[in-house]
Amino acid sequence: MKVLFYLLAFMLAFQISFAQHGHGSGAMSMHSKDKRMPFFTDKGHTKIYHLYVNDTTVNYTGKTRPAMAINGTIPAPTLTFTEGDTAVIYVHNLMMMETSIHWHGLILPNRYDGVSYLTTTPIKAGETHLFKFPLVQHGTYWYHSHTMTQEQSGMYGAFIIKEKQEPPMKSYTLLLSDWTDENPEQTQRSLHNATDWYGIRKGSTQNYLQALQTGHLKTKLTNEWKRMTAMDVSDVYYDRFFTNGKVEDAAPQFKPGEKVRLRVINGSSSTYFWLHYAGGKLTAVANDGEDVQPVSADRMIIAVAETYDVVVTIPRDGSFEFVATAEDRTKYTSVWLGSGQRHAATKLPRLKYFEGMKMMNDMMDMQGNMKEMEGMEMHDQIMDMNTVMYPEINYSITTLKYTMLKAVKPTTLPAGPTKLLNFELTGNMNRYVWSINNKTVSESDKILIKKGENVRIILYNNTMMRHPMHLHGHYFRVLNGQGKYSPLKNTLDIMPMERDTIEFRATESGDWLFHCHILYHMMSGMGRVFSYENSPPNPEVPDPAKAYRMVQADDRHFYASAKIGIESNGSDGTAALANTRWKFSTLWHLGLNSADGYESETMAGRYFGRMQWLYGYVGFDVHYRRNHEEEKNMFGQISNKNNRKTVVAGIAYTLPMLLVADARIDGNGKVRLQLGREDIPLTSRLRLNLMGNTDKEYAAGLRYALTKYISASSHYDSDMGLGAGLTITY
Ligand SMILES: [Cu+2]
Repeated sequence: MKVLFYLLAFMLAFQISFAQHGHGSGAMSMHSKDKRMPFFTDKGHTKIYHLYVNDTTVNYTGKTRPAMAINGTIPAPTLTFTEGDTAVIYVHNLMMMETSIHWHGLILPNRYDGVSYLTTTPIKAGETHLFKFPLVQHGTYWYHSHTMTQEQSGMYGAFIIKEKQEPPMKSYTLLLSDWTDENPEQTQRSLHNATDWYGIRKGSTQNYLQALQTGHLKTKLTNEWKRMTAMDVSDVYYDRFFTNGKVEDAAPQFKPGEKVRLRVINGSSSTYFWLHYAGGKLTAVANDGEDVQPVSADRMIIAVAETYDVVVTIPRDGSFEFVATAEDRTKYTSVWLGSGQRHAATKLPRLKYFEGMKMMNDMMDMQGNMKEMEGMEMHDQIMDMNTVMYPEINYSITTLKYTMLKAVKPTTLPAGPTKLLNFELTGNMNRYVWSINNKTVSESDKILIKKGENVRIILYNNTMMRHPMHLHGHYFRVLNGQGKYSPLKNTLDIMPMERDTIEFRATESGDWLFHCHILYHMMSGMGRVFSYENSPPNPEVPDPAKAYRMVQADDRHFYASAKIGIESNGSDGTAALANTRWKFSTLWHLGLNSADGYESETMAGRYFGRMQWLYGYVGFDVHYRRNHEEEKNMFGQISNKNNRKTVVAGIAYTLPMLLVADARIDGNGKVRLQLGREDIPLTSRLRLNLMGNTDKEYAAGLRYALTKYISASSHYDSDMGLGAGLTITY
């Protein structure tokens, strides 16, 4: 019987994991019999491309993993045009699931923007979709899937539009990206369940042992007192970072003395990169496809989804390393420019997390708000608070900032009525909720705008993370202090505590998405839709209300989680389904000896407030113990407090030190108060759990993470005694 139970528990856990892995794995065959159209046909000013999207497998780390490729390659092939051309692009979906392609940074008719349901019909399995639009700009752009997490699986490529009179300088495209061997749908689920596995892989758990050893115990305690878990500059652990699909790319064709225009595209799903070059300074000449007045720096950061055109010089004989270091500094990717003897760039040292933590402690109040500092100007990357974490801080290096970017010609908007919007970027890391004004896309209506008005947005970042905010189909001016030469962009990096102002002229029609371009933040609902009043109907969207519900479904998704202890004295566990505000969960204690009985609680509840420290729930509780002595009351009835079935209602509140206080009342009017703390990080992999309540139940346990899903564990509790075994964390 017991064996059967454990077997069932295991099967359930793996069944769930298997179901989530199945992103159309049945479609892995290569469709080799398809008659394929040629990739590229040049018909004068009309350029025709055929793109075939298919499942594939890759092996970047020694393990074969599923991925998605376009025309068999990751990244997807580069599409090249000249300003004034008409782009004709057929996207053939050979997968078993729907897909989409968004042309990032392009000014085009609404129906070709490629946001599934919102602007463009999703490309169903086996279907072909035609995109046809004139190219009214030049510069460095890219394209990617706008469906689920397909971008992370490999669906991104460069989109280059040359000038009609292209300057003679040689150019080279660097498409940067991040890769995880994990199924990205699993990555997304894990983030919602506050896994610290990525922190373990990155060496950024900021555990108590480390705090003690390095003299940062007070910092760690203050941090937890303010209810913060370990801090990091990025959420996901990546196995590889790539330049054009390679950890190390090479461009030996460049000669000593030559200047090269590097077209750098950050096609990552959630990684910012630091850029620097062994051959000297970087001179930015364009950003997000728009030309800027040349400006030089020793290094620069490129946000997710941004593009920068950077001119570098091959200083002399040899091959010079151009490095892109992931912002979390776990790894880097590079390209070697020129041929001959290699000149490596200095590598960026690891981040000093406790210094960052100390800074965050000062910046954050007890309510989880970032304090605005009196007299401290924080906008447009003028001041990088993360500098405290950079060991290289003492070198005299100049870093490119948005305040240094200047448009090549005036960008002042024509006079007109101005619509002013205030967007506070909000979220909490514990439950991975990301929103604007504490509302996700599904919790908000479209924002109506009128053709001919100016839209001005004041953004304030009240979170601990940077967000690359991207506007579809428009360029906004960044009011960065450059007056009429304020630069035009489509993606704005906004650092914690910054207040940035952007504005754009409403010149289009239809619906356009504005969202954080960190894939997992976008999928959590960090965005808004701008909708032009009185737009002509979009033939791709016959029922806009129904279509908007499909867009909103993304952030209503429920994610499964479980923690199942299988120890020598029985099984303890929880399993839950949760989304942005709601959680359904069940909890059980099951003794190994049938004499020990069992207990289970099943609850449904909602989280309240921006930081979601308050959780209210209702449910029922079943408690059974067989060999407990029975006693008769004065009426001769059997009363056994340990045999109960009752409804319960309660609230749980996260206190300083991340202690959860839980007060509940059951159907018999009995009140229980409980205090607990899960997953205190003692060392990188060792976690301590503590719990006690007014029913005189108490428990203490240790868990050592062996893999993402399996830990060795031991615990003592007042019901079941001492046990040791394994804990499955899903
Ligand atoms: Cu974000």
